[in-house]
Amino acid sequence: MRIAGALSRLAALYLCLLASSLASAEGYTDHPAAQALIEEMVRTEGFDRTELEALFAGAMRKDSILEAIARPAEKTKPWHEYRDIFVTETRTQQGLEFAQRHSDSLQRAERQFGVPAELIVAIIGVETRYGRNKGSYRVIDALSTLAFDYPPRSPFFSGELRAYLVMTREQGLPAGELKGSYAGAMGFGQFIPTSYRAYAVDFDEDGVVDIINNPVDAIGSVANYFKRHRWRSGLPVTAPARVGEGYRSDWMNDGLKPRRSLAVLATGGIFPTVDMAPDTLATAMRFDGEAGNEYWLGWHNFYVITRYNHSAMYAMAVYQLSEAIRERL
Ligand SMILES: [Ca+2]
Repeated sequence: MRIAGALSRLAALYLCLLASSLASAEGYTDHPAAQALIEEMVRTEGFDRTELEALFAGAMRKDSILEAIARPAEKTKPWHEYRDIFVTETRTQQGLEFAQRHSDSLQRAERQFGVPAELIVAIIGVETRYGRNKGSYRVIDALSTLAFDYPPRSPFFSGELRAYLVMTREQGLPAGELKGSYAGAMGFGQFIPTSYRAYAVDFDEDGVVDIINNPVDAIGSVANYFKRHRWRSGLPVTAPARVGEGYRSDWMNDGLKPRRSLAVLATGGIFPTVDMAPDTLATAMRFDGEAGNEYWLGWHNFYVITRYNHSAMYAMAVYQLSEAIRERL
């Protein structure tokens, strides 16, 4: 009996799940949170209710998106494995091809924003393999699923969904059709909608900011993102460090922002391998390289790269890919 009871409860649960997935197959128009969002966008942003209802009627809940966002963070890869994904001969070669194809736009971006061409190329290379991998989810599905059916991040993704509606209207882009990552990041440089609105630019001046299909806009937009996050033109990014016996291990990897001067770091047995003024601020990093520990110092511009993705390994991979490209440009 207990088993039968449990089974019938399971069956009931299954039917419930089935019903909810069937309901979701009909789109989001009737979801209370979608209704509230439509109401708000009509009232505060002057959207047309019928158009929004049609858009959300076509928005689909995607279980693969919910699975992707809830997946436990992968055990952090050691640096040498992470590096081997991004700093490769193929990605360098493809970067050179991208750089040659778009050399005029890259040079113009470098002049206008003060951001090196190879850095812009490396970001686009790490994010999407130079546009080969811009994401296959409809952005309206991704953002609706996460805003309405993923309570832990609902406020964040509702904000992105609002920005997406406004952005597509501003640019005259089809809100029901654009594609991106499962988290709604779009285009060559994978901008989420709030970044799109804040930092993307119409770099080919055709009247539309399109970083999804237009590599020229994407190049200007990545450069502008860096400039707006205070990239300092002409300054270095990072340099190898050396450490003395009994160095301050607790000063390694303790924050992305450069907080200690080289003079202070020296008192902890951490030294640069290049000539820099003693009052230069740095963050000290230890990476697990193939042949044991590697020590690095990140300067202000290293920190700026982490504003794109808050990870030291990400910034180091972008930097090293950019160097590999620069050496052969
Ligand atoms: Ca444009």
